[in-house]
Amino acid sequence: LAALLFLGAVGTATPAHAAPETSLHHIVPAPVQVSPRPGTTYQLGAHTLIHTHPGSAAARQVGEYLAGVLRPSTGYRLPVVPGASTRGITLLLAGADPSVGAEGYQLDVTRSGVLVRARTAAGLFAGVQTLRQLLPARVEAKTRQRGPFTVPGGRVLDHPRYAHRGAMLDVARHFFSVDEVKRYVDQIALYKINRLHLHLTDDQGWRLEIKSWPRLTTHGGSTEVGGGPGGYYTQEQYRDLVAYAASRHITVIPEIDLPGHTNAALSSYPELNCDGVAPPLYTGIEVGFSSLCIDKEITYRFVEDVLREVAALTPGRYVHIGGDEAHATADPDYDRFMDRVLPLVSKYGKTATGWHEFVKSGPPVEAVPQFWGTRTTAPDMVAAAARGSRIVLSPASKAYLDMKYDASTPLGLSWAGYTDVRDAYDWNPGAYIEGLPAEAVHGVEAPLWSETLTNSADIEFMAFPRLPAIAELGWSPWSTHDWEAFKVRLAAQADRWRVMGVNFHPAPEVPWR
Ligand code: TNX
Repeated sequence: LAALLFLGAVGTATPAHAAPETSLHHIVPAPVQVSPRPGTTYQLGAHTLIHTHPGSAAARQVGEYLAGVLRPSTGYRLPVVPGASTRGITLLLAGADPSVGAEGYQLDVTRSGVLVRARTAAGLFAGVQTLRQLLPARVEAKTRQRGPFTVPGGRVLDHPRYAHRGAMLDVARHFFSVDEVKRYVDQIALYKINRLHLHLTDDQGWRLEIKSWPRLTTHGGSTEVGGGPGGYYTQEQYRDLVAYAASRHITVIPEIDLPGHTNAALSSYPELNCDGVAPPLYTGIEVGFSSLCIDKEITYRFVEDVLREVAALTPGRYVHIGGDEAHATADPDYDRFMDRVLPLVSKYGKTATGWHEFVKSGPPVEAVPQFWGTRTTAPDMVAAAARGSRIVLSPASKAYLDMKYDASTPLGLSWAGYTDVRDAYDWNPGAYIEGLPAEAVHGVEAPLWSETLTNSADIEFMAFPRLPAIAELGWSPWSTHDWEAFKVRLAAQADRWRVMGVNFHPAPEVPWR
């Protein structure tokens, strides 16, 4: 093992190997530090082993994940074995530069092997995503491909700028199946996203089974925007989805949107309405017309039952309680509601996160506001930060993946303007909101609302290539920020998307090759 720590010194020129098809300069998100070893390449072979840190089940799982990506396309057996070797691929929980922290990694590619070192399995997983991008795009194929499978030699030292690098998917306006969500999970994992925020409830549908209030899904989940059949996740399906995301080192943040955006719940249970009358299900795209009944005790029994069940299904720290666009709830009512609901989140062991409006009710400092405004002035965010809160940035005009790219985009909305790839990329989360200290930024998140989206092809068209842009803002140091370089790296990613069948938007400002 000690010898491995000096592996960096071993690289030799290898004219016998085929030239690599990828470049260390095309990794997205851009790593902290990249040192190519020109002329050196590593080539995957039929007898390559994947060695993983002895005694670590988590490292072994990362090894199995990597083997799972590479076996169908290479046709190699790629056994995952405990140990470490200067030959083949090694995933080690030791010897990494301390600067890699909890989620970073160090990657060394020499003629004889690939060594990924990290302090955690999450770090190894991030290193494996970089390794994927260094292999030819056709390794992503589900069928046998021609070799050689060559990796350019060099060293990468890498760690994230922010702890929270999120993607949000709205499964309420249009329902997406477990398989559709898993597909998105796999796509965002490639860009080192570590949080999947699921917008599980809205006026048009309630998508998570709640055992104590079954009509939320049997009735409230039975339609969607446009009147389609909708759908919902059973608790078992949801647990499976959460576990699948966890296997990609992605933590699910479930959102139950309260007290507005609740027509599906109000339609399911007449007793939740102030007048005791259930409204019809809603299949339009207006917002801000529904509210739970703030003065009824049953409202709080309902919310507590829901939060208890959701918390029990949630291994992650955060539960998102919405709080946005509560135009049908008067301000004092909103405060009274939040004053009762926020403590319920902690009662069941979770930390609240919510759309930025919820700061007006004075949430506890550990609660995380998610800023979705369109302006760079936000005194309420600055005040929250002064009280000690950390903020997730999802400015609608930059990070909303459901905004049209331009006037000709067939899908999406445009209330926050058009957002081309450069708009999505060219802003600094650390200096975006006037007067907000850089340290108050917990991370960035790219929401994808689904009023106009009905399937994976639609999701992909809006998310690619803008999701990788937001992912880079969340991961890469600001010193690497450069639109001219980014657009070239982004263009190189498209080879992979074509093989993976990702229906990306070929935005004109990117030099696709
Ligand atoms: C605003 S952003 C909303 C959503 C819509 C979205 C469409 C936010 C917290 N609320 O209800 O789906 O705009 O872009």
